[in-house]
Amino acid sequence: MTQQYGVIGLGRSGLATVRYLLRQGITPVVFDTRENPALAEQLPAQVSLLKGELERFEAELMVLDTLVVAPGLSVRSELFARLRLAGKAIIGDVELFASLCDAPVIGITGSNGKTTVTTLVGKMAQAAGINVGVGGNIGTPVLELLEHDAKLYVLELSSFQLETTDSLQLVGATVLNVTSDHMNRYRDLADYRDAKRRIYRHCQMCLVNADDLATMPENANEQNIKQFSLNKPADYWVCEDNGQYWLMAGQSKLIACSELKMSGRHNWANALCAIALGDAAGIDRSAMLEVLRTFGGLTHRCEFIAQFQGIDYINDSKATNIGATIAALQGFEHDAGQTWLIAGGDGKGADFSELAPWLAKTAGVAIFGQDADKIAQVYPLSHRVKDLPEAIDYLTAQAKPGDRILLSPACASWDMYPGFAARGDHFRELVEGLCS
Ligand code: UMA
Ligand code: ADP
Repeated sequence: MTQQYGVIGLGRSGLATVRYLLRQGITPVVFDTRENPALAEQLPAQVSLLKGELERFEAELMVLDTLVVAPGLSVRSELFARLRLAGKAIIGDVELFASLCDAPVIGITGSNGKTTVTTLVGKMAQAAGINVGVGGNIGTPVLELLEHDAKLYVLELSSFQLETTDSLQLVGATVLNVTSDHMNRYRDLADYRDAKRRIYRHCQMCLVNADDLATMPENANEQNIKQFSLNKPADYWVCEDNGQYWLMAGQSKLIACSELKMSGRHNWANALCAIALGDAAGIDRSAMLEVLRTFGGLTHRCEFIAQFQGIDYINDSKATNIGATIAALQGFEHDAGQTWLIAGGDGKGADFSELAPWLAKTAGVAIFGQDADKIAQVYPLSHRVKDLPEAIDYLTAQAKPGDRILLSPACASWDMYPGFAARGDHFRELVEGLCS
């Protein structure tokens, strides 16, 4: 008998799942907890959509065999426990992809740097002439990638996606780093780390961060581990030689860090990871190094916007957790001039105390948004403003030529913007307004 499918959550990945199933001749039932999911109008007419709290639809869910659940929904509720007990397969779109894909796949997770590393590896494969599919949390749902019959897939995988993925075989995988994020969905940091470490389950080469023990697989004695480090010799590491820094593979110099177009030490780590993962997939080294010479980084990640009255304005709106903001502040630590920080937004349940020593090193901090008070609690010298325009005006009035004003909020933007990109675009517009 044909399996009966439910698709739970009609976002981008849910819609891609529906389309994939329809192509296989399977008509799923779709569920969404929202009254008006934006993509409902794109749902083909023959597919039923049940809207509202999932608990209301337990009977409808119980008659199905496989439930493909969107990453934005937690599968830890009592309802899902009952469905599991009743023998339902509860998976995500990545698990479905895993059962269909026969080309090599590289997987990338971590609290920060996923999109940068995923983009780098994708560009490296392209530069080497490989037909590559790049997707996952970065934006393109994985099931859409299968339409292009790629010879290599590079997937950015969130902890949410990994929770519902069991059998994904990876030619190379990494947990880049683990710092507090999504604490409104996980019990604690260990719980969040464990979701990320699921990426190593069926992996030929596990790439771990030797500077961050939380990135190690549970069984750290495995033969298939390679390590990267910014601080010590490793399989992939950074070496200082006569005042010049080099990316290294074992004892071989790959490229001088000064040749990298991306700036910041955290991007040295990202570059090392991209090379290590590329090596695991057999991507040509010279093609990889050429990408490092030419790719300047993504927008909204420590992006230089403009200089006004001698002050640099930097957009790091994608810093939606503490680790990313610390990386940005660390990156500017030894540069001339002082850093003035704009932070705040939706903290996703984070404890900001780890950020406080870094805030104390800045020249000043302007905070706004839903969780501004939580930042003020750990750093009382923060100055509360109502919004981004006021933050820019307040800090511009105090900064001196040679200084920088950095938007690196350590928070998601959902409380005031549709997403981090809208927040970064607003920053850019305001700065361009100053300059005009
Ligand atoms: N939602 C409901 N009810 C539902 C279904 C969804 O309220 O029934 C809400 C979710 O809580 C969330 C939003 O709707 O706020 C979208 O959720 P979704 O799971 O339907 O998301 P998609 O549109 O399918 O996008 C997902 C990823 N989104 C999430 O994990 C929340 C996208 O990552 C990813 O690009 C896309 O699949 C393609 O693979 C986005 C993201 O924010 C960028 N990821 C988080 C992050 O990077 O921090 C993990
Ligand atoms: P992700 O997809 O994991 O959110 P991004 O590449 O989009 O990662 O970068 C998100 C934020 O993290 C940006 O503020 C960026 O400057 C910062 N960042 C990027 N790489 C790293 C890294 N290796 N360690 C710490 N922070 C990083």
